[in-house]
Amino acid sequence: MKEAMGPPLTPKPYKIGIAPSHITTPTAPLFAERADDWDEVRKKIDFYKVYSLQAVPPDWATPLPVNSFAAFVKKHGIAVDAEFGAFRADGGAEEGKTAAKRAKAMHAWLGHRGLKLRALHLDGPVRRLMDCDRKSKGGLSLKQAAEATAVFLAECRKAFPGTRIGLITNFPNWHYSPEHPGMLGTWTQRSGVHYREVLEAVHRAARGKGAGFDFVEVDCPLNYYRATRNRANPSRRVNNPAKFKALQRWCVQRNVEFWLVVNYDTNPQRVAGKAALGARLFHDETLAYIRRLRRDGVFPDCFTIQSWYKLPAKHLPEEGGHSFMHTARDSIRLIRELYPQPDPVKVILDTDMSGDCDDAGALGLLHALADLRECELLAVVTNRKDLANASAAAADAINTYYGRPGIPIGTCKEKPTALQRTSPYTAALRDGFPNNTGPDDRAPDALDIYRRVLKAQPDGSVTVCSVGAFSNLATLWRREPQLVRAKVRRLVAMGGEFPRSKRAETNIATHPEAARVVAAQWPGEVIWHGFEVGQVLITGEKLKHTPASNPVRRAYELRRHRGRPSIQGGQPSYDQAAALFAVRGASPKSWEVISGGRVSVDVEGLTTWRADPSGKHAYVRIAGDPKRLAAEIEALMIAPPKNRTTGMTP
Ligand SMILES: [Ca+2]
Repeated sequence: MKEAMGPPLTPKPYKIGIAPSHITTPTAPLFAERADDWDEVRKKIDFYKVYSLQAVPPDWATPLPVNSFAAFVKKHGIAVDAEFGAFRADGGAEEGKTAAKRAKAMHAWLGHRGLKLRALHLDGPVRRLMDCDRKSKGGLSLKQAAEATAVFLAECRKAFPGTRIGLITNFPNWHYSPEHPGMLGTWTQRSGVHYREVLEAVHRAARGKGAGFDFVEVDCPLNYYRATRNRANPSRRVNNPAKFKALQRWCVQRNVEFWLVVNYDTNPQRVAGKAALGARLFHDETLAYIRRLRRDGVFPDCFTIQSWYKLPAKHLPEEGGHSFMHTARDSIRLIRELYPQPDPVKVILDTDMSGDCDDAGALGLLHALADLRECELLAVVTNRKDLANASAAAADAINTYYGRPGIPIGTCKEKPTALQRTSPYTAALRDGFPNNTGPDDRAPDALDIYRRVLKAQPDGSVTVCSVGAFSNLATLWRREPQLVRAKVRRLVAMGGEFPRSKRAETNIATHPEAARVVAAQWPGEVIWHGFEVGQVLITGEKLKHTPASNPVRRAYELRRHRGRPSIQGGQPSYDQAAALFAVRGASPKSWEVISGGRVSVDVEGLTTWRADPSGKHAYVRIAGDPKRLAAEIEALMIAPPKNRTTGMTP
């Protein structure tokens, strides 16, 4: 099989998860509160993978204590993945449907406990598909079996909306001749079918049903990865790094992610019953695997640090020197060191958290992006005097819900500007959710917060996201021009309409003089998001699926849009669009950026775009389907907080 050619493999963002519950490992001790390796691990992982079987285990598997597990992951905002393997490709055409029903029944406990499945890792189909064809007469053909798998994928999409679904492939098993005969190699040997054919066949069949898979997860312990000779036939050379990269390219070309299990096969006979030796070997070799992958230029979209059958069990609870959680902790540290991620975008949100609830949505979205390590929220400043005097408290309630109660908050002390109203939701957020900022008129001044926060940051590093009036920014520019020049990388501003507005847009009209100053004098890059951008991005209805303790949900219940609560049908995402752009930038899938010009604001508050090669302004239009962009925004708005704070903060 020839290697697929494709774009070069380069560093990119990735996720890290753990699967400490491998079949026979007792897991209950993990869910007790303790300050040890587990404490560090749980803060750094993106997901915890369980085995579907563990909820209702057969006698050979260890049960997962679902209640304490659910309470724990909920409390710490850890997403749940599941590995599911109850699938038989030889079951004929109906097997796809039957297996999907089984999957649904086996994961019902998640839904019953208020949890959602982030990803379903399908073990089984690929292995069994390899057993189905070619040399065995009377079995299903690869095409028939792939068709059944595609039915299964389509049924699972219906049963688990929003859950990512992928196929596990157990390496080694690529060629007609087995490199490592044994558990899996024999199947290829018998059927003559190998992984690439299986993946391609399922990919085609699933696409035909509009139900492709999202990722391929390779499960290949280091022992097998580093082999250079075919075990059955040592005269044949083996090159697994090249195969990994070929599969990775195959994935890139089909817009499928490449996930990887990292571990080491501590087969009991290898360590002759010496459990401590096995655990140590597991630790050292798992770390060696990560180093090796980096050296070989393998860049997965996701690492799963997975235990290896029985041995880690002997070291639970977490007291041994090389327990699974100790290995996970060291592995995560090493991955972060060897695979550096792009630095998070440093953001200050300047918001009129008062009238519309999209400000609350934008703040929630920034927290979700902070949970993904894509941004760091440096401060929140409010810019339109909220007659309820609770704009800062509302922002604090949202920060606290997302586990960041310490983010500095400042308020605008300007005299009342135009369009003052009593907020429909800020007082409710102040009174109904933990926060400790106090009334707006006693909160720190926005200018002081800007000064303090900007001074502490490296030059040219801060993105200001302005989603309200320009009062604070005009003051900041007048009073601290050097600080603006030195520290602010770019300003992303929601306001106006482009290329030319017919009437004054709210954020301009609230304080036209301030908007004129910023448009005419701001020294650096300004990206304008006119109201026409967010207007067509309707989000917020799915906040219904978030807990009642979510203050953003409450804001959407209370703010009305078109004569009904915003949560009933959603409302435009003016501010979320700007916040998303501030962090993720000009992704061509989402944005067309018109640059090389300047925006001016006239005395009536009308905005006009003028081309000017020396101009540092730009405005944006949505590229592609607004529904796709709205879905991206809404998914972030409803993402569960990773480090959710419970109870009052001091
Ligand atoms: Ca706003």
